[in-house]
Amino acid sequence: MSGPNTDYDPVEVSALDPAAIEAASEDALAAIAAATSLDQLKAVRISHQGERSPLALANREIGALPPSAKAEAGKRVGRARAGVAAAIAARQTELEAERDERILVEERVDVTVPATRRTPGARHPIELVTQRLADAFVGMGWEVAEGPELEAEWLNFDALNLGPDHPARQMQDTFFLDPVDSGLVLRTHTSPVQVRTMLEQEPPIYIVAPGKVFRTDDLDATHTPVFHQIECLAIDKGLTMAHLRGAIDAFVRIMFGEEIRTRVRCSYFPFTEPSMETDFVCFACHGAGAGDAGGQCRVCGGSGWIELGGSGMVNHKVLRACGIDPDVHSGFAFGLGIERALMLRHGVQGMHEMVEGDIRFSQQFGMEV
Ligand code: FA5
Repeated sequence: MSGPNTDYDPVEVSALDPAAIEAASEDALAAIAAATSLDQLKAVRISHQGERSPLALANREIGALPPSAKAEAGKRVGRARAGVAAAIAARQTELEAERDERILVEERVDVTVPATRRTPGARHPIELVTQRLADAFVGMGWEVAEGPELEAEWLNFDALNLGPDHPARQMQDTFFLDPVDSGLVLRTHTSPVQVRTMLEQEPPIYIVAPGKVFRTDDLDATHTPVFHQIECLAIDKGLTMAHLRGAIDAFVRIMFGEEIRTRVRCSYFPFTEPSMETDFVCFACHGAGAGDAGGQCRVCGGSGWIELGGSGMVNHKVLRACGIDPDVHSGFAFGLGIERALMLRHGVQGMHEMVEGDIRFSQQFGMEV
């Protein structure tokens, strides 16, 4: 192509020669047809339709022609440019359709494939009840204490006045660790946390110790070999049974409301003297003691009551073993089964539901119980 032909020299406007226009048009149409992607078509558009393309340059030269030649040259160039523009638009439409079809295949989503989304979990009600119990005591100014699940036999038994030959040692069926003389057991109750705390802290002591405990019990409606207890211990000057009864009453009210029927009865624990047991009315027979098909209630064994926990004034021997002078300080303790508390609070019909790990069981309780 030449530059602007201001003196109308016909030699200089050779680019407007019909054959040259035709050749430029054919080149462009061939390149458009050969473009197999939108990117390639974009490059073709720049070289055959852009400002520096042969047809654009030819168009610019029309102004340099003598007036008599302008109209015909204008028509010729205009037709060629319109043909190229139409071919580009048509190819663009084709290539876009091809692209859309390809994307539909490549990014196909099978909405019938089963979802892999996981349903959200739920905290186990044992955990929720434990926290609520501990919170109730923390609210009254007590502290939370912890101890290990693998416990020294001495702390689990001896320090609690359960010597090696004490008959009460058999009351709690124990998982011993190999070798037998290792002196270690899976703790049978949370009471060793009492001893650990008294050995570490000076009175006054007000602690609550929730945790997992283990016994060689068979799984039935009211027993499981792995269960949870919450232990409460208060050591101070002048504590009496009245304080113990008041603490249990407060605990039961916070936990179960005013309606619940409980009773206390005399009992025996080597580490408390005197000792008592708190029972709640059986949720299955409502205290009648009778089963559905006549005979004894299978849940409470016919007594009409289910044991919630033990309690008592801390035995002087235990205080002394922990370096506390019983002439100066006295104390009370109680230990409750959390699974039993859950049964009482929510009418859970037996231990099986609590240990099976079915998420639907936990979900019923939501985030607060
Ligand atoms: C004790 O474990 C004493 N340490 C409690 C105690 C603490 C007494 C402080 C005095 C002072 P007991 O063996 O009774 O006591 O167990 C306490 C509670 O644990 C029972 O009342 C019951 O609610 C629960 N429990 C006992 N065995 C099981 C079991 N196998 N499954 C579920 N809960 C159980």
